[in-house]
This record gives sequence, C-alpha cells and structure tokens, in this order.
Amino acid sequence: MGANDLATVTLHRRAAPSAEPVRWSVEAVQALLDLPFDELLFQAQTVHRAHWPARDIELATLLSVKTGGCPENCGYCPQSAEFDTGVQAQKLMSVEEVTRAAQAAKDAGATRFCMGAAWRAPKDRDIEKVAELIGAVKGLGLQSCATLGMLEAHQAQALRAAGLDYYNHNLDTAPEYYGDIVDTRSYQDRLDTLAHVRAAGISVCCGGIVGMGEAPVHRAGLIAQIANLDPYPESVPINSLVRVPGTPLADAPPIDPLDFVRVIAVARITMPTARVRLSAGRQQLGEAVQALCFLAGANSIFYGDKLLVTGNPDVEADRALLHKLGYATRAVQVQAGEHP
Ligand code: SAM
Ligand code: DTB
Ligand code: SF4
Repeated sequence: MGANDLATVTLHRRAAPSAEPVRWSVEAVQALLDLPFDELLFQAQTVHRAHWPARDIELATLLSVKTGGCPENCGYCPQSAEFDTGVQAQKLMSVEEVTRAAQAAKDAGATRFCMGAAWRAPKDRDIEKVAELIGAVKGLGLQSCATLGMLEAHQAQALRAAGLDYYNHNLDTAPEYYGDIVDTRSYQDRLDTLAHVRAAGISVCCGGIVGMGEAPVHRAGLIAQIANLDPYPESVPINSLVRVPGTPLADAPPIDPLDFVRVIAVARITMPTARVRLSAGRQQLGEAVQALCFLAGANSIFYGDKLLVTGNPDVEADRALLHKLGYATRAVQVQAGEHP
C-alpha cells in the first residue's frame, strides 16, 4: 500500500459534501479492513486529523429510562422478554429521576445524555412522556439523544419539536446476517425509521455490533450500509458484543480485539466527519486496545458506570485513562476543578 491508496481516501473525503454522495462498495470496505494494520491506522489517523481536533473525546452518558420486557427478539439483547437474563422490567422513569441522573452525568463531565427504552415501537402517549424527559435534559444544557425503537414520521417530528438532538437506531450488522440475529423486524424497518428521523431534522446516531459470530464480510457490509446513508450519520457507535448469559449470543466466539480496532478505523475512513463512538464492550477491551481505538479515530465514548443494563468502566477509571493518554476532556477538567 502506498501514496496512491492514501490519495484515494483523500478523494473520497473531498467528495463527501458534494451533491453526489460517495458510495462505498462492500468490496472497497473489505479492502480497507484487510490493509496491513499500520497502514490502516495511518490512513485512519490521517483522515481523523484532517477533520477533527486531536485528543477531543466526546463523553455521552446512557440511561435506561424504560427497562426490559421488550417484545423483540434481538439475539444480543438482555432486555428481550424472550430470554431469561435476570433483567427486571421497569416502567418509564419519572421526569424527576431522569433529571437527577442527567444532572449527575453533567457534573461528571458528560455533554450528551442518551435515554434508552426497551420498546419495539413507542406509542404516541409514550412519545408525549419522553418529550418531557427531553425538555428536562435540554434544560440542563446537555445534548439529548434517545433510542426508543421504531418511529413513525409524526413521532420523529414530535421528538424534534420537543428539542431532541440525536436519535440512536442501529443497523447492527449487514443485511445478509440480520435475519440470523433478529426476526421480529426487518432491515428495511430500521432504514425506514432512520429516514423518518433524518426527515424530521434530528441528527442520526447509527452504528452496529461486532462479535456476534459474523463473518468479516458482514462487518464490511455493515460499514458500507452506514456509510452509504445519505448523508451518513453524525454519530456512529461501534459496539463490541457484551455476551449476556441467557441471550442466544451468550456463547458467540469473541472477536479478536485487533479486528475490532480495524472496524473503528474503517468507520473513521469512510465517515470522516462522524463522531465514531467506542461503545459497548469497553470493559473487555482493556486500556491498550482502547488507546488503539482512539488512534484509529474513535472520538466518543459512553461515560458512566452502566450502559443500559450491563456494566461499563467506572468514571474514575475513564478519567484516569484519558488523563494517562493526555486527553483534555471536560471530565478531566471537572475533576481538576477547572470547570463549574
Ligand atoms: N429498543 C431500541 C432499539 O432496539 O433500537 C433501543 C434500545 S437497544 C438496547 C439499543 C442498541 O443497543 C441496539 O441496537 C444494539 O446495537 C445495542 N445493544 C443491545 N444489547 C447489546 C449487547 N449485549 N452488546 C452490545 N450492544 C448491544
Ligand atoms: C449503542 O449503540 N449502544 C448503546 C446505545 N447505543 C443505546 C447500548 C449498549 C447496550 C449494551 C448492553 C446493555 O447494557 O443493555
Ligand atoms: Fe428490544 Fe431494543 Fe433489546 Fe431489541 S435491542 S430486544 S428492540 S430493547
């Protein structure tokens, strides 16, 4: 691999804002995934530095505002009612509870607060209640994000009117592998919701999961799908499967951590201006692999002791890691008393 390949990447990058969107073939993405590791990271870091300030890591805190009892059967998910995972179903949280959690997240240095609900699709009266939660989060000066399942067009518009900044809806894997993971909805259902979110003027957060027993070509297929959304998402969470006992994927073969880094790098190269979030699974990755993910272009993490129902590195560990790496995020500044 040499200068010519790097030039190709530069060309793709320049083409992105034009009327004609860049289309990524699965083969082109696969070719990136297959690059020698040093070349891949060099290309990813080159793209990253051309579009983002160095060492700028966004901190997004998650809260499960409605937990468990979900009628879908996503094979990775501890919140499906079909699987015996020990998760206790809980009703939608009150505005007071959510406000307390959002304030704590802000105090710890988070800038985005993401509310997750284990719904297949919210009812209109659920949207009204979530609108209040969004108002509370926005009132604290935080960016708001929600992930509530499938949306109809009018529901996306209502969320936007309530002030929602981002909607998370993941494509999770390649279309060809999707039916192996969930069969209570289709890939097209996911694409339809993403289109409603985009049309309503909400920024799109859309990513996937690796380590679900998929073939490398499915990872390429996932990235191609996300990168070919027009425009591509503002946020791209890349999750490493958290293997939860009781789910069908509890015994999925773990992904090689270096292959996970590759997926992050390829997300960065194909979606230069997206926030690429190093998402679920950080507890299993260790500090060195996380550092490689940042080098590969990840510039966002979920920050807080919990994801939705499973664990995440605690905030002290994350502050220590970011400090060790010399990353001046707001969390480190808050700890040093430099931020109100
Ligand atoms: N019910 C909504 C939906 O499916 O869109 C929102 C909540 S759902 C838990 C949000 C996302 O979390 C999923 O799309 C999936 O990508 C991710 N996720 C769920 N369980 C996971 C696990 N065990 N490991 C990694 N990511 C997971
Ligand atoms: C995303 O891509 N990952 C987050 C968020 N979006 C909603 C969820 C991860 C869930 C991990 C397993 C759990 O705790 O339920
Ligand atoms: Fe339900 Fe979302 Fe979990 Fe699927 S991922 S079972 S839709 S909460």
